[in-house]
This record gives sequence, C-alpha cells and structure tokens, in this order.
Amino acid sequence: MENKKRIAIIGSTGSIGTQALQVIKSNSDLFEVEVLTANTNAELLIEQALTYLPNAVVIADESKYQILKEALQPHDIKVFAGEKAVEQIVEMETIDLVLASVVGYAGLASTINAIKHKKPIALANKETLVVAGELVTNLALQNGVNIYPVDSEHSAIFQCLAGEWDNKLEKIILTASGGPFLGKDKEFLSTVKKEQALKHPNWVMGSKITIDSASLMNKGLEVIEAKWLFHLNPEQIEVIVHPQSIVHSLVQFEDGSLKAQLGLPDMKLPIQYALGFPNRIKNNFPRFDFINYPQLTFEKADINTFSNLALAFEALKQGGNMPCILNAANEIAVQAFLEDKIGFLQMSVIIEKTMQKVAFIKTPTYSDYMDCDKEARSVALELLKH
Ligand code: MN3
Repeated sequence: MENKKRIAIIGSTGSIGTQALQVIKSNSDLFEVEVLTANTNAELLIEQALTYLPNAVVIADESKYQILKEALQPHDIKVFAGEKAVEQIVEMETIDLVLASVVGYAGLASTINAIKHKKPIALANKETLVVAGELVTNLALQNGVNIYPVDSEHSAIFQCLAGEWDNKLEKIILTASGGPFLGKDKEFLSTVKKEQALKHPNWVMGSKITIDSASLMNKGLEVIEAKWLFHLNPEQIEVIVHPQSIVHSLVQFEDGSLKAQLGLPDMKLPIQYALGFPNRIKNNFPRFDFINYPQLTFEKADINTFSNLALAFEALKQGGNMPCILNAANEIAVQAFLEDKIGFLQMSVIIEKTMQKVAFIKTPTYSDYMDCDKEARSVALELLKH
C-alpha cells in the first residue's frame, strides 16, 4: 500500500521502542520503519534493522560503528554513529513521524531538531517537556508541529479531549499507581533496595522510569509534562492514587463533567494511538473485564512520605529552569540508587539540595538549559560524596 506512515524511532532498543516495533509489525499495512537509533545496544539494533529493514540506523556510541556497518551494509541500510548523528537523522525528508523514546535529558536535542524540521512527534520522552517545556511547545507552535503524547496518562487525557478541543478544561486528574511502596512509611523506605523498587505492580517499563514510579517522581515529571502539553496552570493539575492502573487519567470540563479513559495497563495502546492518530486501529490486545476488577479504588497521594512529588510541584510553581534542575538531579540520584551508592530516601535529599544550590533563571534560553543541566548534574554528583 502507498501512503504508509514512515516512522523514525529515536531510542528503538528501549522499552517503548521495542513495543512500538511490535505495534508497527502488527500494522505493516499502515506503518513502516524509516529510521532506528540506539544509544549503545548494537546487538539489538542490528537484529531490529534486519527484521524491519529501515532506510538508516544510528548508534550514539561511536565505538559500535564498525560492528553495525559490517552487519548492515550488505542490506543497503545506511549506518551512522555519534550523538550528533542521532540529532541530525530526524531531518531526513522521508520521515513522516518521529517517535521520541529516548530516556531522560538525552532525548531533548533530537526532539527539538525534529520539531524545527516540521516532523510530527509521538512523545514518549517526558523529560523533554519537563526540562524545556516552554521552549519546546513554543517551537512546536511556530512550526505547526503536533505533539502526540505516548505517556499513558497524557494519552488518556488526549483521548478524552478528542472532539472537545474548544471546550475549556477546569482541571485534569492524573492517576498514579502508587508503585510498589504504596502505603509504606519513611522508616520502611529507608531500608528498601533497588530489587524491590524495580518490581512495579502493574506496568512493565525501563529501569529509570520504574524507580521514578516507586518514588512518585514519575508522577511529578508527568504533572510538569501535562502542564505544557495541555496549557494548564499548576492549580489545574491533580494527582490521585489508583492502585489498579485501569483509569489512566481524567479531565474535568467547566460544566463539572468528568471524562476518563480506561483499559488494561499496556503501553502498546497509547503507542498505537499516537502513531495512528486520529484513527483508532483494531487490535487483539487483551480486553478489560469489570468482572476481574470488582473494585477500582482511589486515594490521596502521600506527598509527605514521597516528597519527590512535592518537589516536582514546587519546581513547576517556580518555573524557569527549576524543572530542569529537578530533572538533572533526579537522573543523577536514580543512577546512584541503581548503583547502590545511596538509599531510597536520599534521592529526595539530593534533589532538594540541588534545587537550592543551582542559580534560578526565570526565562532560560536553550543554551541556559544546557548549562543548567550540566551544572545541576555536577552539584548533585558533589552532594553524593557527602
Ligand atoms: Mn505514565
């Protein structure tokens, strides 16, 4: 068929990237893979490239270039290497949509470049909007570029808004599973190890986001992401804990009416919605059955115990470069926790102190963000030593 949507997956070897490839495989009449990029996992990238035969692949880790080149050249697949190449590949004329699924700050540059080249974005990288939400959304507006959320909560809100674009929102309610430590106190949290934090009750995700879910930082980042995606004030964003992860989020309109999107927790659905928008695509994913869930429950988030969520709201309220500082410190803290260098609760301490130490900038430029990210990381790393 002609008119297949040609997709570039930036970060194809991660959790979202691999699930996106499954969606594309099941819908090969609608989508084809134009570009795949990975950070360091050359082995999986080669396997993916040989299966999906993209036009080009990029590996950020330049030391893997030769392996990739040797494996893929016979198949007429272009091979590039280096971080700059990841950023530049999105300019390719044959790309119809860019799936931004790199984890963390590292995803920012390629997303910005894609927007500058008028590519629609399916956004799985929430840190892009956390770090530079104002800049990125303004740029998207100037270039007439749509950003389709892949994050399940934001996809839920986006789905609720379909056909309601002109109706004002009173507020949105983001649901949070509460993670593996729901209901626990600080004393318990002071003893937890990464193995416990990595066991998420409902969602299968990469390690960074799974730790963020356990600490509620993930929800904090999503609050900031929602602000920029849906043009909201901080007061219009609520978080509610919903341990079953069936109601993916809700919107409330000015008449008090609430709309929610429900379904089993499976990232393939929001990925598919973002790739296929505005069309819904028939699939055979398992269906939700109320009989298996006699109770859907909701409770207040415990921001005293899980202070990362409070810190994120604070960063959102202050604005400027504060969310960028929060994000950089969090990336360092999560990495340190995953390496058993700090305890679970120390992550919040490092983030809070970093927010106090790095200079506040009210209206940062892109280079301010780059400097701020670097500075916040070095401050957080310094704090790790004490
Ligand atoms: Mn989410």
